[in-house]
Amino acid sequence: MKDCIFCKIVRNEIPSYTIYEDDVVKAFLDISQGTPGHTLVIPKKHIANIFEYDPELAAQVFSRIPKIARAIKASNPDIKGMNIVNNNGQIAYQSVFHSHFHLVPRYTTHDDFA
Ligand code: DGP
Repeated sequence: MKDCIFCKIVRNEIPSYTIYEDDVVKAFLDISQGTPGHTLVIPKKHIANIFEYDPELAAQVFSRIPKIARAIKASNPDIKGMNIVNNNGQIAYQSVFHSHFHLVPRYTTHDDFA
């Protein structure tokens, strides 16, 4: 999608700190860094949110999330847990309308993400 900010990140038209990418997903650091390592996992295909997944894309995207979560956790022994958050629709606080999953590492030392 031409004007979608995350499609531009997929096409490398906007820089991102990418931690994982394959033919289906891209995982990159969230600009807000709610906690250090806060990562977004997005399908490369533009879909707005959870309501637009077909079963095949859902299986492809969801099956990659545990691997990415483990890699983030393995990157820092201070990561003790992780929230995985997915906002769908403006009323649910979605602000970028390209589906994405927030992977928010939880630390004993940094816990400032509301
Ligand atoms: P949500 O509110 O669930 O739609 O979250 C959107 C997230 O996208 C928010 O945490 C900030 C992040 N974000 C917005 N623009 C950019 C950007 O240009 N680069 C990166 N890395 N993250 C962005």
